[in-house]
Amino acid sequence: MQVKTPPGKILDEREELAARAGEVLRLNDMGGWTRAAPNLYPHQWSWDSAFIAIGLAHLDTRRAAREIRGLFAHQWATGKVPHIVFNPKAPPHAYFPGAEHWACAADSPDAPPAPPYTSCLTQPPLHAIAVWHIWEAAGREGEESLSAARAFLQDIYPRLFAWHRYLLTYRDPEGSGLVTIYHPWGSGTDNSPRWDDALAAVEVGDLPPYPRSDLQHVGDPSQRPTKADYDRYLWLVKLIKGAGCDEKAIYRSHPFLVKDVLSSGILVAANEALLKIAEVVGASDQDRELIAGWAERGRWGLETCWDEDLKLCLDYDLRDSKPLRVRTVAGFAPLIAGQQKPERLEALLEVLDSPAFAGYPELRWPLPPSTSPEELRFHPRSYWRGPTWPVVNWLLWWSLLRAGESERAEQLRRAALEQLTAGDFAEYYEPFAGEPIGSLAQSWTAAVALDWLAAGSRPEREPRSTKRG
Ligand code: 9WN
Repeated sequence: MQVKTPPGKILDEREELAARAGEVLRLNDMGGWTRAAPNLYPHQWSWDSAFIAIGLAHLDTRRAAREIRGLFAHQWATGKVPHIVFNPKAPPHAYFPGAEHWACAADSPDAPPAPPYTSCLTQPPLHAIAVWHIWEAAGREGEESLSAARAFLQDIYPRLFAWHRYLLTYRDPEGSGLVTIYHPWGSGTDNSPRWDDALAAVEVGDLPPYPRSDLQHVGDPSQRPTKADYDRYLWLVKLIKGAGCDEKAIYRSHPFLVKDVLSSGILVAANEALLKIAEVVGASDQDRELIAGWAERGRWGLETCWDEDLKLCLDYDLRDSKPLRVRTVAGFAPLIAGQQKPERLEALLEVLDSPAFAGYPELRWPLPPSTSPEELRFHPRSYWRGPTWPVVNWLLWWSLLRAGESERAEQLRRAALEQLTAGDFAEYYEPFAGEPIGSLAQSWTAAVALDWLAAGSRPEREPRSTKRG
């Protein structure tokens, strides 16, 4: 990969970082698909794969396409893309709850053939965005790659369409434009305080003892969700299994039913990407109108979740009929969705820069912690309750570029790369000392590093910043 930065030492560092990031993706390559991390996560995770494909697109666009094809090969008949596809060759007990725990999902009439087994949850729908990145990278490579990528887009388009239709129907019977999740794992931000109030209402029944395999792979237990969180996660899985993984039954009786603004914001941006893919593959006008309508409905849905005091979007608890009021990075969902009214964008940027997030004075780098340090429930080392996540930084960077905020995006990119300089490619970082925590050699962290490094070597792709004020 070509890396063009100012001459001297920095150039070497960046080149070396790119090489090390590529090495992490090779290490985790399981022969056509990529495990999320070497020890803690030996399976294929849904939104990890999308980020991974964005990184792989800088190394080999065909391999990047294979990552997405591999995941979508396990799509359910309803269009659902499962949050985990279990690796039959993973060491036994490497991850809990593993394939045997989810094997019931294979009994659903909608499940794909097993093994490999899948979970029956979902994760944020970043996939169409990744596919569009692969298409753009193929365009930079030349005619041969482009024609392979065109064939890939033809194959994957109907699957992406079915995936989005699933989210807009099964996961939004209310027609609100917002995605419903049944489990915190479905949000990708598992133990975020976003879910505390909705989870507190879940009464855990009899649970057999279970192993915390995850704690074997991190430096100290405070970096992972607590036992109380895990009990609730497993209880919810038990209820989902009890409902035969049937969407309608879950919707009727499940105690945890929440509108997730982060997934919804990503879905709007993914629908914009799907619209561009529809153009390339020559999809019908009817399809295109539907997709454009989905994007519009999503933007409208986010608008209904806007909190004028916090100047952020809030998730909504369908069981308790109330917004879940806490400041986390998910609140920037309208920025990720894109195409916001100028005053909305202005407000979001102000909060992003403020001491509530990236402007908090003691941060090692001006990067937004997953939960605002001004929140009582903030914890700098506990998973999604405070640490900075490189993949979230990537989402915000990419969204700033699309919003025409190129100077701000560039500052974020530089800070984010500095955070990764040591080359551990950690899952997340303690925000004050900058210590890498969670899993190391995490695939999606290496992938976003590759995309940031490549962005630094290209002429500017997006319009220059229109200075505010
Ligand atoms: C549960 C793999 C996944 C990410 C999620 C992250 C974490 C799993 C876990 O790891 O979730 O799905 O066991 O904690 O929260 O976003 O996709 O990297």
